[in-house]
Amino acid sequence: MTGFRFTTAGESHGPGLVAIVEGLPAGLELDRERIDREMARRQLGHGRGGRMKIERDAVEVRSGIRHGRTLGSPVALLVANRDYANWEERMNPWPVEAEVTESHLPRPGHADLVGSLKYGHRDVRNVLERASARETAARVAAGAIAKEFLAAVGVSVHSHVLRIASVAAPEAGELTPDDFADVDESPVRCLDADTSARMVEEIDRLRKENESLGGIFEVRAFGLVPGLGSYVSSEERLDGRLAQAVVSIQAVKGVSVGEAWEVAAARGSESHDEIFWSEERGYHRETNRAGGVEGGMSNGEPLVVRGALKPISTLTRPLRSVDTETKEPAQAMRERTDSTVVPAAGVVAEAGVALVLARCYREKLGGDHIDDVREALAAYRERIDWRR
Ligand code: EPS
Repeated sequence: MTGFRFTTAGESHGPGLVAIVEGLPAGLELDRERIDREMARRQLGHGRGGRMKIERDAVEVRSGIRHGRTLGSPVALLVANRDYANWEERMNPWPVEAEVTESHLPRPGHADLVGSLKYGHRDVRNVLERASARETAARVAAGAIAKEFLAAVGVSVHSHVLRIASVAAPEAGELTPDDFADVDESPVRCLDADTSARMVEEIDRLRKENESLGGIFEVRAFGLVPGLGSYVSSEERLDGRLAQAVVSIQAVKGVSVGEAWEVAAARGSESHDEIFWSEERGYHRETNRAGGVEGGMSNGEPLVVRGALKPISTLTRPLRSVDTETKEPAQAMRERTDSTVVPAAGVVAEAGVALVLARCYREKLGGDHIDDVREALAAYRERIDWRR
């Protein structure tokens, strides 16, 4: 077996996006509706732009699944770009008769300028099409498969929005999977109704001023066994892997595991989670400041990971830039865009976290068939006397 891994391909206005997921066990039952729902969830959120009215993202399975169960072979997924119909000349993989206008006006904050320099492109569209957050549709498709695998080992992954621009939600405290049941009903995917309403107002207010908005989302994963990831090498550290998965989401600039910034300002005796044992619960903690990770390993408490997004760098009132052909001052190019994507980014981060956790479970438990995985999990839980 190759290790669990995934890759994506595809341009924002090209024919479509592709995700390939390798290293799943055979015999895993997949729920088609749940997978489609993940794709729809990524399209949600007040503050999305016109593109989301065009797309109805859905996963077409091209390989690796038969009659609703994995075969153990690579799973190939296709997400078509409906908008390609409007871009067929501009984004055709092959030469076209029509004259296609180039853009030489890189947007500050985007990959446009450095990408053009690095890859030798004159037309910044050759960069922005792949750098676009449209790629996250493929990541969510791969993540939806990872979530199906995690469900089989008793793990669920959820997210909610904590902040949009200046509007922050009150501290949520301890949460259970049930607390997330209706989070997608909020137009900003925030658990607090009053904050949701204020976030919507803030988006509308700043959108009218031609501004974009950043914010903070939080991902929580429940049902993890202790011992995913490892302290023995930097590459295997669970927190390091999670940070990569979250900070690699377009526009994410910061990531934290547990109470990172808070404990940096607190004293040692108030920064850790003391260890308890009881006949009924076995090992457990009364607090979860570590966010479920100690020494680069899951400790069995819920995983808590946050991501901070900068405001989207495509602005409806463009910033100053330079024409890369003439080197004259110019305004950055205008592209159709969203005002904020914090609610959607939470869904993408769920996928990223799910992919990391799936890989950790595959490394830890091995197995060619899902029943092998379940048996190995039961044996591990028994060995470490894990009662939850
Ligand atoms: C999209 C994310 C954003 C959207 C994009 C669809 O990508 P970007 O990082 O390029 O701003 O703006 O839609 C368009 C490019 C468009 O044509 O409107 C997504 O998440 O699907």
